[in-house]
Amino acid sequence: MLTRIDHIGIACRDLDKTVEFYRATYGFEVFHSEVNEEQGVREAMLKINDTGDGGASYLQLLEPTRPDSTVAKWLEKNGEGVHHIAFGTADVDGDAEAIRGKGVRVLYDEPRIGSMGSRITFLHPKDCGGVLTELVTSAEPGAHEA
Ligand code: CMX
Ligand code: CO
Repeated sequence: MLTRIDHIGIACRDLDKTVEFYRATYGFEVFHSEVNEEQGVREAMLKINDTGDGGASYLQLLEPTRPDSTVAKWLEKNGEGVHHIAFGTADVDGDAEAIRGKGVRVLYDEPRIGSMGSRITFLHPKDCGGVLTELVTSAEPGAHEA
């Protein structure tokens, strides 16, 4: 069951500059940052709020690490902006299978590793009204040091 908005993914060309915009404008601080080579991104997670189910909601600021990455291709075509939304669930495997059964393309056979040791998969934007949609199961608390 999808229980929350885990994050909104925002593509940018300059992560440090974008982090500074969110800090100076809204007062949001970086909760965690990492490079995910598989996804081709350098990212910063800004925690917006904790949620009642033990999770949290974030902004995920994304800068491409290589020109052939999905985010680099997207920036080339669209410029900076909202790239995807992500719903949180305790069971990404089960929810992805259920959604696949409804005829929506799930991009990965098995969830891959996302921010902070989470497990993630994506739904094809063409099957979701033009919205690239990610499903996320957070790592167990304590499993990851921010
Ligand atoms: N939102 C909405 N539509 C999108 C999109 C996005 N983020 N990315 C691509 N599309 C659309 C394109 O506009 C294009 O539509 P048209 O055919 O009408 O022009 C179509 O999808 C195909 O796009 P493409 O540029 O040819 O790109 P690809 O098919 O090579 O890749 C996708 C699209 C969704 C398969 C790829 O972006 C992907 O695998 N995404 C999942 C992984 C990812 O985004 N990782 C980065 C974030 C990591 C994280 O969140 O942790
Ligand atoms: Co994401």
